[in-house]
Amino acid sequence: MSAAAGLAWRQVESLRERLQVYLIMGSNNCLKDPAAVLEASIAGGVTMFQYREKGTGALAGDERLSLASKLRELCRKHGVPFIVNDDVDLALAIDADGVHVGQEDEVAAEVRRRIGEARILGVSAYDQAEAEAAIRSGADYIGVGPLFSTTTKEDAKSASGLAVLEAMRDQGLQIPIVGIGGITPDNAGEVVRAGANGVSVITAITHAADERAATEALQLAVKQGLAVRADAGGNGLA
Ligand code: TZP
Ligand code: MG
Repeated sequence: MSAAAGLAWRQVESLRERLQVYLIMGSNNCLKDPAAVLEASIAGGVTMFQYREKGTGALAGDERLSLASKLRELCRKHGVPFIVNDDVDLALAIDADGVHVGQEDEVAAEVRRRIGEARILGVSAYDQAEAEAAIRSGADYIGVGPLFSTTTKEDAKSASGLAVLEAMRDQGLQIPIVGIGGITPDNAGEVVRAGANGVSVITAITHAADERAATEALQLAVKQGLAVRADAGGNGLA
């Protein structure tokens, strides 16, 4: 029952852990079978998954519903929270664990109303003002970025760098944060040290020769970054 699981996952501590290595993808991000990519990444320790079928070559209609259902079942089988990007109807149809919306998508407060209190709501935020608005709308976590340059999102804003994360934490934001945009095993540690609870990636896993190894490398970098931050006093965070 995802409603009960969703309630547990919405607890802040549990969500912080779930955000550590967050894979986002749709069929058009994958060089091979999406289900195989997801399974390999789950074997490598992916902690959360977002189905984001967007951009050139994205599936529509029955094909989209069928792939979403298949990936949803894989996540259910392995106990990985399954989030749908920007489509509340699809999320409700396949009993997803949550929805993620960007600033150009359906208004976050309305999404919260439609998905209820048992599902996770994630909202993209580029700066402090957007982060505060997301919190007021009922977001459980925010996705901050693009932190580094990325070619994956066709309409992405310019890279903000890590200072935005530091500023959000310095200004007292306690909400779980996941960084996004151009993140790899080489820079994931810095993202966490700057104040994120984890990293969300598309290409670093979907275009890796070995998706499982790439996920393990991200997991290691995040854990090391979290350990450094804890030693430094936690940067105001639990
Ligand atoms: N939102 C901001 S950047 C981005 C999204 C969906 C794309 C991230 O993809 P990648 O390949 O991890 O840079
Ligand atoms: Mg969007």
